[in-house]
Amino acid sequence: MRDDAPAAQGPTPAPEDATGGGGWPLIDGWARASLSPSGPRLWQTLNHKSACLSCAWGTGGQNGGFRDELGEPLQRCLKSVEAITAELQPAVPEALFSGRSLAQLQALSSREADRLGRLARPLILREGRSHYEPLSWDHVHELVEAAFRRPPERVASYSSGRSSNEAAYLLQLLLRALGSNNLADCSDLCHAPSTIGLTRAFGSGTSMVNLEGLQHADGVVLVGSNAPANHPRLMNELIRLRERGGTVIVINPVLEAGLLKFGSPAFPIRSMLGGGSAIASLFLQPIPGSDAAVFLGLQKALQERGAIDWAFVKAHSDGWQALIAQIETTPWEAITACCGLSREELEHTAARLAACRAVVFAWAMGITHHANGTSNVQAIANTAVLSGNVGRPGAGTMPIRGHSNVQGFGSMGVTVNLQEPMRRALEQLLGRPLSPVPGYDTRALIEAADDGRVDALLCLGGNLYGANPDSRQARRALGRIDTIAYLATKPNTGHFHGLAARQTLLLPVFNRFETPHRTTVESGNNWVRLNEPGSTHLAGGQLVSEVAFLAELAHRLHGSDPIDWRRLQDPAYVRELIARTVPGYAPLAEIDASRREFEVAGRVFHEPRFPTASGRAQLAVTPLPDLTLPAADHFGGLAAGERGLVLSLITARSYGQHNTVVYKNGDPYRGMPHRDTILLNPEDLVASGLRAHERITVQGEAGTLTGIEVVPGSIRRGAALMFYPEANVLMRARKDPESGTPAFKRVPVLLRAG
Ligand SMILES: Nc1nc2c(c(=O)[nH]1)N[C@H]1C(S)=C(S)[C@@H](COP(=O)(O)OP(=O)(O)OC[C@H]3O[C@@H](n4cnc5c(=O)[nH]c(N)nc54)[C@H](O)[C@@H]3O)O[C@H]1N2
Ligand SMILES: Nc1nc2c(c(=O)[nH]1)N[C@H]1C(S)=C(S)[C@@H](COP(=O)(O)OP(=O)(O)OC[C@H]3O[C@@H](n4cnc5c(=O)[nH]c(N)nc54)[C@H](O)[C@@H]3O)O[C@H]1N2
Ligand code: SF4
Ligand SMILES: [Mo]
Repeated sequence: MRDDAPAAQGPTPAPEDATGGGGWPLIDGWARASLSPSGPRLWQTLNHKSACLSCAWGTGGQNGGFRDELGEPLQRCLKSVEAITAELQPAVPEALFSGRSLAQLQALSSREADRLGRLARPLILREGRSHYEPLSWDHVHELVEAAFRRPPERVASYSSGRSSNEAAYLLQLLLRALGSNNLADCSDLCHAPSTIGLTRAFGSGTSMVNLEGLQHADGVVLVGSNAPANHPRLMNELIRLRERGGTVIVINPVLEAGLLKFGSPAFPIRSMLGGGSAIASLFLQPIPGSDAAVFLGLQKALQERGAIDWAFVKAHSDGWQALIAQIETTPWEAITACCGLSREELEHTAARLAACRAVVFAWAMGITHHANGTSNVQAIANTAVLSGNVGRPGAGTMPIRGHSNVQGFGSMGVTVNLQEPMRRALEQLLGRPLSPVPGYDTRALIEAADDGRVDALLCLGGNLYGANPDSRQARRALGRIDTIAYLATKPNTGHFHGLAARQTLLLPVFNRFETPHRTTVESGNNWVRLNEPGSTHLAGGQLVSEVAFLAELAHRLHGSDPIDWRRLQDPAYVRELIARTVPGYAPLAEIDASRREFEVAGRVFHEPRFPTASGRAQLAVTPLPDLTLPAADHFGGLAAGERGLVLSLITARSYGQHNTVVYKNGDPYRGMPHRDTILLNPEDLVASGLRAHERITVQGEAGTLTGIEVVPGSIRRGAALMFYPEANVLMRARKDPESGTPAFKRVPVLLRAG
């Protein structure tokens, strides 16, 4: 444990970054981006009234590119610049696809694929051909329509949360009207455990805290999140909280540099001269996958020190009796053995927690990417309720969402777990019951495709191939689908490896700031933003808006039954339907006239009354996970005298990537100079005989990577960290049975020298 870590340093700080995350490199990054050839267009885009493309913290929209929902200035980060700059690339040269064979395209890294440029005209790869070829939009529409005229359970979609609410709504309406619920979404690989766990606990699956609430907190527990890289503007809130005397408790097996100290451009003087602001008051480094045990330990410590808010718990929750029984009957030894933290550490943390007036519990993938991800979320919810930190200003549970509109996709009904009120509203709109056949989530889609049960797949963004575990299986499964249509802004590895059996279509779309009509998105804190129409720099390109494409396909498949699908070319009409059928979205009907952005109703709880059957929070027992690792024999064993060991591998993002899209190869904050690296605890090196910077083999249950450089760093013993998506070849898809989300943060691997 680190307590009020004094100017602590990251694993192997790079020369330009000796003081934690952010700081001078960020300011330098802004300067470089501004001076590049696309600089003027970049600034024009930053000032455009549209939401940031990158993460779901959300910035921009009607308040202008640099403001948050409270109108506060200077709220864009370098990640936003990174995302925009990639979108401002020139078009992929026309001759590229006729000149490069599939085999050559498949040899590209993620970064190289992205650097090809923007997709500007429709392409098709036909069975048996070696090259992608151009085709007309008329042809595209005919082929996709024909492909989707199949039995409803044999067609599906996958989506990634960068598109608009309007496109998301159309996508699900189109599929549900066909009779299919196969609406796989990237959230299945991401925050599905949060949605499910929070819905169980509070009847609502999103953050119950808004930005204003966060600014009233005096404690934040930040679990399994590398916010300095992935939600940089959240760091400003943590800095401010520390300044007003608040406490930040970080729980993470990796001592992330930017969580100890962070230099934010919002506080420029301090970040350049003072080396950044302190973030973590307390830093706990548990065993990966043990957070349910960490939170049970905190609950036990709260109970033992008489810090449970009994009046609150009894008045506002159900199920506390069984939870208290679990807390009392689980011995300390079981908890500490599971999580690897001492009783004293947990007691000390509980005391700090109890001393706070209002605590926000925030988390990301370190919590959800586990075989017990939903249980992890429920353990956090239990702790929040027992300590009286829900349903009042400044307190509550706050999942930190991923893609900039991933939460909007869920609200729009792009989910296999459609909530009852929306189901009823859609049935009324369509004038018939929705299919009762359960839909495929992302993993179920891959498995069904692998079994030959899927004929047509529409991908609204994303990289289904690259995002899934077990890359070999993903490739094989997609290869058994007859037709795949990828709607995308830029090429990615999925377009070259995730190929369908008969035809793969690659269809160029406008991004958010180019779309020629208004669209909306929803942030992770339930704020609905309005994006004004824009234009593209891709003169002569044949890009379409996602809404236009989906409305055309729907019209071709459904005619005007039972709604006038062609009218849905008009996004204002789509918004009208959304306002009628999506709970909390009524103000969307007026937004074209009012331009007023809004908070989705019924999500942020200022009172401890929840939309559950009883109106009370639902506490539940969260079992301690079994974290036993297989023996080396499981992977074929180590020969006598061979150096190596079995570890649990975290697969995570570097500081220079957005999901499967790699922008920069190195990660100076963790001291990992390139992608083929593995972060290990120095004591594990001593115990296994492996040496710093030697190249080793990493063997997982599904595949092997060779030539991986060992980097010693501040990671919990017994754990290792590698970058996704490259590491996805290693793992089988062990998943959380409640949510179907893969255990990306606890992958058993054998490391061996050579
Ligand atoms: N720049 C940038 N921004 C992004 C993204 C991006 O790729 N790049 N991706 C977006 C998306 S879709 C998402 S979902 C988010 C992802 O945001 P994060 O969840 O912050 O991303 P990860 O890199 O997966 O890292 C998760 C963190 O969890 C920690 N961790 C791993 N295992 C455990 C564990 O068992 N317990 C605990 N307590 N911690 C653990 C890791 O050490 C790491 O610090 O970011 C979004 N924003
Ligand atoms: N091992 C491992 N695997 C993981 C994770 C992990 O931590 N470890 N994280 C998981 C998580 S949290 C997630 S969310 C998934 C991410 O999975 P996805 O969302 O499927 O993948 P992305 O890499 O974000 O998709 C990027 C592509 O989206 C397209 N795109 C960008 N903007 C737009 C747009 O406006 N419209 C359209 N139509 N297309 C657009 C571009 O072609 C770009 O190449 O990966 C998951 N996989
Ligand atoms: S914190 Fe997220 S939403 Fe805000 S500017 Fe940065 S990437 Fe964009
Ligand atoms: Mo995500």
